[in-house]
Amino acid sequence: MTHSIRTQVAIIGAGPAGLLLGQLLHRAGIDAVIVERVSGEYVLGRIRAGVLEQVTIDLLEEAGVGERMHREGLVHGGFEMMYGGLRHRIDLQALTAGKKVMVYGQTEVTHDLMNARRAAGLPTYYEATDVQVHDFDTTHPRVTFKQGDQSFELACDFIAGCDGFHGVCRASVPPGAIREFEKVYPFGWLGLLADTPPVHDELLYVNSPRGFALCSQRSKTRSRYYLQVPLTDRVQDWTDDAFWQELRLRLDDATCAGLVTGPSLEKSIAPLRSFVTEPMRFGRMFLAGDAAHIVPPTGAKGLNLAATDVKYLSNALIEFYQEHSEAGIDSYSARCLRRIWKAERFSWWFTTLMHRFPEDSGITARFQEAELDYLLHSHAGSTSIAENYVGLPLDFAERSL
Ligand code: FAS
Ligand code: PHB
Repeated sequence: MTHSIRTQVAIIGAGPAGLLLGQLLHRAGIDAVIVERVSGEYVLGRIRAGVLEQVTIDLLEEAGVGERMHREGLVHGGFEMMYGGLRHRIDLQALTAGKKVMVYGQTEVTHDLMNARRAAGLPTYYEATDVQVHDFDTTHPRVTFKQGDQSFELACDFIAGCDGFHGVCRASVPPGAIREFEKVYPFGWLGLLADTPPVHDELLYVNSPRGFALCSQRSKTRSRYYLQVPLTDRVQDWTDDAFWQELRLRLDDATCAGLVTGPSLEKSIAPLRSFVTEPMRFGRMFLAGDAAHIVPPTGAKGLNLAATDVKYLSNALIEFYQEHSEAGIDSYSARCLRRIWKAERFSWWFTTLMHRFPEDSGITARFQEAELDYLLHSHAGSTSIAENYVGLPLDFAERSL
């Protein structure tokens, strides 16, 4: 027996993009059902992003989930960059007329959104299998899926593909209707989470002869560190002691003196890639977040780009239902991509500047040192880093659209 259900918007994926979209639509009185492949616990167990741009903070407030974020999140007015063993601070507030970022883990954002959805009694089908999207080139798209031994058919007006890089939605678009751009980097990030006090009160990005390192945090008692590692490395080959030893070798003595080590709560290796899908709309199906694009995490853009896709998409769907206008829907893809490509460019540039490339004959390192020396001693150069890091305004260069 197949259960036939109906909603206005079918959201595939209960990551931050899907959950945020569901929350914004709910607050506008629009029905949405979320279909998620794994359990909620599994989604929460993935340790990912750590830095929120102001645009994302504003959106989470609009979604009604800003209270704990403001209570527990850490507002940062700057971050540091290290090369040649010397640290330089990028004063975000001074360089961007007061803008800041917030350190508040993606896990917490997801937790807050899940709690809000549950409190509102909104439908989310976790551990769904055989999820398929149908007829999105018509005005009657459908989603079919199974949950346990039950089969479901979800009729809807729109499908939001918030199902990440490995999801089913982008994969369901006919090859001739989609163009994909990709660059894979010759290294990955080995991340470690530990209940130790952060080595510094702000984030520290390091370009060392042994490779990139990042000293980040989740709270004043929980740290997040990353090391650039070869793509051939496996996480099981890295003991905690080996991780801490290698991190020390990439830091200067003064920073090492403040490093508190401890047992890892989580360790994982993430590959780095730049990836963009064009367009992001296919009839009545829209891609948002990692389903449409991936950035190397160096610029802390992944989660923030997902949030701004969702802002454009929720505005377009609300406009459709409340004003019977398709203007927002028709401009969704172009508006998102204009912002996405600028964040892709910054993430690629920052990754290229701060990582050591295996084929580097030595001249690339000299170019990096020269560029860093210029940027960090130039107001224009530091301003460019700062305004991209805090996130370009939503309407940046949109006026010509
Ligand atoms: P997500 O991938 O978070 O969520 C997609 C959801 O769809 C998942 O829950 C998945 O289970 C579900 N799904 C997939 N296929 C499905 C199907 N067929 N049916 C139903 N559901 C399906 N960004 C940063 O800014 N900083 C970082 O340090 C950082 N580190 C990262 C590390 C890793 C390993 C990864 C993969 C990403 C990282 N990112 C980072 C990027 C990350 O934060 C993403 O930008 C963010 O999760 C995007 O959110 P979503 O678009 O919701 O995609
Ligand atoms: C993190 O804390 O996970 C983090 C912070 C900044 C980045 C990437 C990851 O650029």
